[in-house]
Amino acid sequence: MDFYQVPPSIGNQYSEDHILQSILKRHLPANIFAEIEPELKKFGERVVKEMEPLAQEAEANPPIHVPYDPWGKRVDEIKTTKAWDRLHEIASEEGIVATGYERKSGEYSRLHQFAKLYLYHPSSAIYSCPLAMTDGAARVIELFGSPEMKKKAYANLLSRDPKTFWTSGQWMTERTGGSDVSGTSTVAKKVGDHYELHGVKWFTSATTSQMAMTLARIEGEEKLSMFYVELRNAKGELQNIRINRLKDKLGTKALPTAELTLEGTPAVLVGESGKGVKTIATLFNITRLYNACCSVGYMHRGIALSLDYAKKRKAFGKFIIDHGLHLETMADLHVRFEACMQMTFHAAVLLGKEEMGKATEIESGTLRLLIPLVKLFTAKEGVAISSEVIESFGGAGYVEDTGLPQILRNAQVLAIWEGTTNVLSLDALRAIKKENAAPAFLKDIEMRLGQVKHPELQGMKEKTLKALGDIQKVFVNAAKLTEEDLNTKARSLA
Ligand code: MFK
Ligand code: FAD
Repeated sequence: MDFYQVPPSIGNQYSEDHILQSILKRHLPANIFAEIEPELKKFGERVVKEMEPLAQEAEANPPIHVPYDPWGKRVDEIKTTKAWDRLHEIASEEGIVATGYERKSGEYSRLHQFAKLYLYHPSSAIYSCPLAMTDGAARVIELFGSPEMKKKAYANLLSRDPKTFWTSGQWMTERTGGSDVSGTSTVAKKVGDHYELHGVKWFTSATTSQMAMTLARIEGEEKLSMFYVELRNAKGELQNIRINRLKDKLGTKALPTAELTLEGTPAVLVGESGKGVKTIATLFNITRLYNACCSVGYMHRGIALSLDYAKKRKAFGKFIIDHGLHLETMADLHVRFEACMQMTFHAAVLLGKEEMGKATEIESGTLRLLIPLVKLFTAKEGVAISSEVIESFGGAGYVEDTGLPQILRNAQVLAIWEGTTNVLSLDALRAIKKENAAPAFLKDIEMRLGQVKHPELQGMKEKTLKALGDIQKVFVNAAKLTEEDLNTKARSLA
């Protein structure tokens, strides 16, 4: 037997992505598109040629926790691969976070940034996770940070120099609960002009970050507050932080996720005391959009590999792409991916407008409701699509050194962290009931349908307009639900 299957391969991830190109062309003014396209083309090549091998190396060599040095001194080092560190540097060089804040493309800067993140993520071994939290932290500092935080942390979070580029953690989850953070037991004791934190943080990803945003209860207060923490002092030693262990996870193998004990860790209050959840919502509304963008990034990568393979793999005398049933499966995946893509990038456009003060009331209301919906929907579709992608390779899809299983493993986490599907369904209802976001959301869809002029799409337009009536009824009913009903109906409504 001298048959060897030709493996799947992918080319320039920008040039081969007509959906991304069409979204950018549709939203961006021609001069901005012309300005950023060469950069995206170059990056589309870099993710395949330079980043992909680094990502595979990082995935294959998970971080290691070294609690003690050879002489018994507690050091709590986390050793990462050079490949992982290089992915950090590339993120900085490419300005994956900075692009959103330099705002060179004005209100389109978030769209520009999300296009880069979408290309970066599938070849990053989930380095996109630290970047998400970094971006969220930058936004929090921009809105609520002290002048010192703006001068030091904010500048570092947005640095394009790998030597000064910082990432941030987001420590919310404790053993008592991740969805319900009100169970947080970390206490903040006031010491002079700052606080010291005492408690255990149960999931902290990107533990090699230089800083973190976290929640704690100030002694004597009922509600949570939000705090800024620098992990290490000027000598590079952890500031009263013990790393208990690294989690052994289903996926996200390259990403260090630790359990920490805070033993008097210095911290600075951010925003108003007692308003911690509200303040950190600014951060997690950004990370939830990153989550959606990374989910569509994975969908695209999986489908691209699968489609290429279908043109190389033969069964029953012809290429599998030529089997109608296989083609139909691929087409179904592609349509679902495109729907997710359009939703995600619409949210990115709205975020850019909102941050530049250019969003209308309708756009702001839409964004508030779209964030939980797009996060939960793309995450769920991401898991389903990745699973189908694995199956499209037959047995090869199940074999580790093809690099394919990691897509499914990593996609699964997107539905868990940053709010599970049910918790986000409840957040969508919070936006409808408390913030009256539904009328804006419906108007936004109606207005966008109004822009559909193509004769062949008129049938679809009529159908969707009719469906809007039904969706409106759902929203009206949702707004009337009692707390009791909310708990049972939120998921199906979302
Ligand atoms: C590669 C992909 C990139 C992603 C990387 C991710 C890395 C992983 C990091 C993590 O997983 S970090 C942990 C993430 N954890 C969560 O997302 C927690 C999920 N749970 C929720 O979202 C709960 O709904 C919540 C914690 C918010 C419930 O807490 P509470 O204290 O019961 O909230 P409450 O009382 O309803 O709201 C408090 C305030 O926050 C209210 O405002 P007011 O004070 O004015 O009344 C709410 O309106 C406001 N709020 C809550 N959710 C909001 C919000 N405001 C805006 N947007 C929201 N989404
Ligand atoms: P629980 O809150 O106990 O939820 C268990 C189940 O109950 C879920 O299915 C949930 O949907 C359901 N549920 C809970 N409340 C309700 C409700 N009101 N109605 C209906 N159903 C409900 N956290 C951080 O803070 N920082 C990090 O860096 C971080 N990194 C992570 C990395 C990885 C790889 C993973 C897997 C998790 C990470 N997390 C992190 C934790 C993550 O955010 C939480 O696991 C998540 O928010 C869920 O919280 P929990 O684990 O306590 O589950």
